[in-house]
Amino acid sequence: MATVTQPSIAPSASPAAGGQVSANAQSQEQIDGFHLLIDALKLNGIDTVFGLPGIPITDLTRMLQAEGLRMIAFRHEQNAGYAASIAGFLTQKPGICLTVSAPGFLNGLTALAHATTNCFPMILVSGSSEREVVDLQQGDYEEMDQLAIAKPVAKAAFRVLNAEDIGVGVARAIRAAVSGRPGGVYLDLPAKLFAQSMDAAAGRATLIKVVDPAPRQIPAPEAVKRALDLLKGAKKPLIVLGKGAAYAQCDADIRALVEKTGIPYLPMSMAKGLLPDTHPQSASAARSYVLPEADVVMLIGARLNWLLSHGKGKTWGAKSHKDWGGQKFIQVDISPQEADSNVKIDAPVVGDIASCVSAMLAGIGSAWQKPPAEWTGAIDERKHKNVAKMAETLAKDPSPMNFHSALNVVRDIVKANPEAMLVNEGANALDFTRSIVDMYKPRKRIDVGTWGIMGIGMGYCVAAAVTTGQQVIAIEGDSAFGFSGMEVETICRYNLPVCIVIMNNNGVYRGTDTDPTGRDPAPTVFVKNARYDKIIEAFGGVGANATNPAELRKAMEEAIRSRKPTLINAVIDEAAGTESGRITSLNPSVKKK
Ligand code: ADP
Ligand code: TZD
Ligand code: MG
Repeated sequence: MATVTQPSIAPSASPAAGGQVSANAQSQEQIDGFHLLIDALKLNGIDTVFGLPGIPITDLTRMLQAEGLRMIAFRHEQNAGYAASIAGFLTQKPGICLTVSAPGFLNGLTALAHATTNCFPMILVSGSSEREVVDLQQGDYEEMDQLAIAKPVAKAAFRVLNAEDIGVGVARAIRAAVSGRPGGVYLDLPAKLFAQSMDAAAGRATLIKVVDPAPRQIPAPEAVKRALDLLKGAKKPLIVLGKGAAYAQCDADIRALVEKTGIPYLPMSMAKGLLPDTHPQSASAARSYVLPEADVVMLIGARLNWLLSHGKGKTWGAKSHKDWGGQKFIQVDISPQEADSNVKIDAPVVGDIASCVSAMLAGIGSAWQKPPAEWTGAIDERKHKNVAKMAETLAKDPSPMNFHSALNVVRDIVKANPEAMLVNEGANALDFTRSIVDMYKPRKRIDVGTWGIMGIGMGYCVAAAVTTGQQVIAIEGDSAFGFSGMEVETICRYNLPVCIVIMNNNGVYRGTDTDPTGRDPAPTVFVKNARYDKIIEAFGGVGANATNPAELRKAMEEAIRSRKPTLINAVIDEAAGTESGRITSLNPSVKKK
């Protein structure tokens, strides 16, 4: 166990940028590792830390708070980690998750891997046991070689052994997290480091204010020209916007590019709202028509992974799932290695999206020909048909509620509150929300991401509320909610304006399965008619049970009016969902050979 010595009290003023204090400067004052770390974070504009205290970081959490940072303490590190990851996505600054050693570190690791997978900048900072003991495997308290374990799931991983290297360690972690393709970074801080002390002026002179942490990457003019030439020759062009485009925060230019070119676009889940979903050029309601029909597809911050059927197969109009549909692809991405990962990319445009989009805008000129009316007209026709069909379904009022009748309410509430953040997880609860609830502003929809991960819900709610100050609405499957449900206490403790709606269909996908032997509940079902709303009442929040759309509407409106932590148990027909929601075809028993 580490002995935590009484830290010296460092003044809260941050050191001047660029090491203006001479490294040789001497003063009476001492500074310890705790405060060097805090000062290094502050110096780099980090104002919030998500984490969970314990040896060796309990004092650090207290000092962070005392020094004016926001220390948001969770009930489980995974949720703190998911919060940090999405804070990174929303702010372009690395989200910080702080955990204890071995078990706390491992709890945070799923979120670190999630951040790397989703290209979110995040730094997992974990205390660790003494190197000498860990490396000889002598059985220290919470012994584990954390650095080695983090490496495969992190974009980069560093360990700091000496207080005078904290500045470099933090600077490297920040650069690694936010530069190029963003990702999750691990920073290992052995317990001993925190108590090390050194001359304060000399210590502060070691800190680094990172200059230009995410440098612009300007695309090559010939790459931009190649892409524009391809687009110009297209008869049925399509733009796909991914969450990289949302992350890039160049919303006005993206909108201008879409509007000036006149090309129909499809937003990926977290790119919804980059342009309002009601935009006339949105092809969302005709997705299954435009993907196979398009001849040139420009991907902006979206990978051709499973979410886009790897750019081939029937989704793209090919005969079999292994075949290429014949489309030509332009891919705008910061990672030069992304192109050709699944199918041939004819025109890679490598650079940061803001620079790429602005270069393309400059290149399209005034003589740009909008796509042929046959193409846009055919899309509009499908769109209107599908929208009318959906409107009919949404207007129905079955009892018990189904996903559609409940989400029709959510759709209205989000329309009336376009600044609200929408958190979404589940299977049917996810898929139906994505397709029914329109988004109107960029970066308002945050969800399960690239892995389709359950458990991001309450961590995302906390981070969304803390980093944006906006009302948060979470649409949660009852199973999905269970992964992070205890953080309802955190939401109440920090009194965050979060309205959680549980789409309670008694289970995973639906609540109708039974054990063929009659012995146990089926693996996919939960306690019938559970009242999730009671959970929040235990912590002083507002609970409500909604058995029809009117009750749901009233409860949501009240939650938004009051900004009180609220949990609504929306009773959904247990037979309404489908297996795996929209991705039934990925189940091994159904998957095509
Ligand atoms: P989606 O799931 O929405 O389709 P993905 O996560 O698959 O999106 O793709 C995001 C892509 O965006 C990644 O390939 C990543 O390299 C890229 N990206 C992230 N940030 C930027 C940026 N600032 N500039 C350019 N590309 C970026
Ligand atoms: N574990 C994790 C971490 N992520 C997962 N995606 C799963 C398990 C598997 N899974 C899904 O892909 S969706 C889902 C699970 C368990 C839950 C679906 O049930 P729900 O939603 O109640 O959240 P619906 O509305 O009933 O479909
Ligand atoms: Mg469910």
